[in-house]
Amino acid sequence: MFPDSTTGYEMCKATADWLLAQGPVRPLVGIVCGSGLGGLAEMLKDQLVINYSDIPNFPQSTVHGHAGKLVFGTLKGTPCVCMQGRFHLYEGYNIQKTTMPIRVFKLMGVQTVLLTNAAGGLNQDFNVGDIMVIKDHINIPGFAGNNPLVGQNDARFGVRFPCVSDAYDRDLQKLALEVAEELGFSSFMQKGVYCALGGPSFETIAECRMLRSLGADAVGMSTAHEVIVARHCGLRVFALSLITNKSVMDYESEKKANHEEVLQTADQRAKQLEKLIANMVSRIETG
Ligand code: 6GU
Repeated sequence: MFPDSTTGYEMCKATADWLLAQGPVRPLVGIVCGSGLGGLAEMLKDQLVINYSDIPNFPQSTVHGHAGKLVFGTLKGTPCVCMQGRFHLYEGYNIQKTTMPIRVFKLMGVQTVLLTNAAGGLNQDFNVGDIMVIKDHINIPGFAGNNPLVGQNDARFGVRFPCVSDAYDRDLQKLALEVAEELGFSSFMQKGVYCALGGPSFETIAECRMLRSLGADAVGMSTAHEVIVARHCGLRVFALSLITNKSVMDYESEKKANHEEVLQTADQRAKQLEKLIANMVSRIETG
């Protein structure tokens, strides 16, 4: 387990080199599709699709709504790579392995990552179907030692103690809201704090109340670990949550969180979310 040979620099480099040898695209932007949001990858032109099961050293997707494919292609002329399916702590991978693809992105030449997720709305002003631009996170697994940077630090990726107070690029947050306004999406755009939990059980009512009182606007089971690893290796980060359900905050409520509702809402808003990401990509300065 120490140092972790399944996620170390040489292993990530071997995977990145193998992927680059499969096709001509040299991605500058990496996109991670959240639950039910894999349609993002379908927007890429001149696609090269590779199953995770064919990629050396890559973890496998085990969750319904996560296809388990890496898609290369161009989006409005910008070379991109898209993860159709991400890895979560609750799948049983160690936390370093769940974030290995982010390091592979970096070693393939990616400069900016755009992460999406499905999340529960803790902020009671949010509606189902809202898109929340993430301005900050609370990484609960990290409090208990489940930070993806635990273990020997490899300085080829980044420093031992990386700063994450500026993790979510402010210019990209601004760009997202500008693009959303141009598309007529302003009525369902929000900005807020994402709280990551380990899952896979959804939250109790007491936990939702606690998280809300701590300043979280949305809750999910992903993204924060990827953001930490991305910032560690110097990638620019943008992330958004699709609010697929409202968190249950009171004991009178009959509502129950479930994965089907998550996928259903994701499907309803997917086309607009895809448009937002595509238009952002076309305006992200790279190089
Ligand atoms: Cl309500 N909770 C968590 N942890 N993840 C979610 C969710 C809720 N809704 C979508 N993903």
